Amino acid sequence: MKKKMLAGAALLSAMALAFTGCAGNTSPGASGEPGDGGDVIKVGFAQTGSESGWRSANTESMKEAFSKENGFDLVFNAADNKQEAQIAAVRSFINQGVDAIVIAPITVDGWDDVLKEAQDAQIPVILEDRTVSASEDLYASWVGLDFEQEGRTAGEWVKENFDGKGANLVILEGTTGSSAALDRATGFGEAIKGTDINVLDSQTGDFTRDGGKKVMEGYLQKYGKDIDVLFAHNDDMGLGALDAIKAAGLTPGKDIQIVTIDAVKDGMTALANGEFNFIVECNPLLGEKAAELVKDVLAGKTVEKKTIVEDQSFTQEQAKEVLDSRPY
Ligand code: GYE
Repeated sequence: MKKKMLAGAALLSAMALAFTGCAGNTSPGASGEPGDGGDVIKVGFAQTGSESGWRSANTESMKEAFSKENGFDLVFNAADNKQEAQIAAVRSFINQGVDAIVIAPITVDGWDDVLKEAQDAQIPVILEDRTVSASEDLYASWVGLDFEQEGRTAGEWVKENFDGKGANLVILEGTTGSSAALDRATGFGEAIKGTDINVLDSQTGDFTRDGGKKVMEGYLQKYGKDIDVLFAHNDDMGLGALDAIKAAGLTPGKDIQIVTIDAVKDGMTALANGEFNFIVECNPLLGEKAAELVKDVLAGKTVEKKTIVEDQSFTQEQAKEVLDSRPY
């Protein structure tokens, strides 16, 4: 089992071996039986849940990269956007004696204890997608996106199109306390600072279509036709808001202009159709890099602490051009 190779700290290696021995009896692929691949890497992946199109594409990318063919035995858990459930999943991976743990952390805070537990058990942790506030020493590496830059790009578009017009803006925020929502809000806020754009309201829609629809219904009841522009932290909330806007007798993309983040298929379709006005991409295809990091860390190689994947952005015209060739 890989953990034997991993046990870097000589002092702890005896403990680690005892622990590994225990776990080895129950974990498939680690029993050493012929045919089960003694070299198979057992990875526990704690996914946030299945809140959005981005998340589905990310899960697919991870499952593809951590496949049997690639030498992995993947234990997958989706936490339904609940931090306690996600932490419990990580604890269960530790108890199962997996070789490595990958986490897409729902919230930025609250990870210190369980990351310390993984470290004590000598199980390396790779983060993907969102970041945590815990010390960098508690995880091996992170691969994700520059959420602050995504927010800034969205804000710059709003500034370019609405500054000087006294425009009214509403915001649909992502999951409260997630690095994706926090950093996008920071970048966006910075970009529109000093403009005459008036932020009427900003509430969470939890990155879901339902959430986006409900919050937008509330905004429309409260502010009605005063709303000129909507910034949604992801496509799905923007897509939910489309229903609310149409039900209120308004035309999305015209009466209310919409800027979102992600650029998943449904979002790009809405952009190409003229219902959205601008999308900042957030690339969900992080599986290959995450799998490479796991293999390198287990092989004792030095890896980058941070890997940032680049994003683009799309206007309606650009969306029409690329729609058919988008992989997700
Ligand atoms: O933008 C959203 C998803 O953390 C980047 O989470 C991710 C975000 C993504 O639910 O659609």
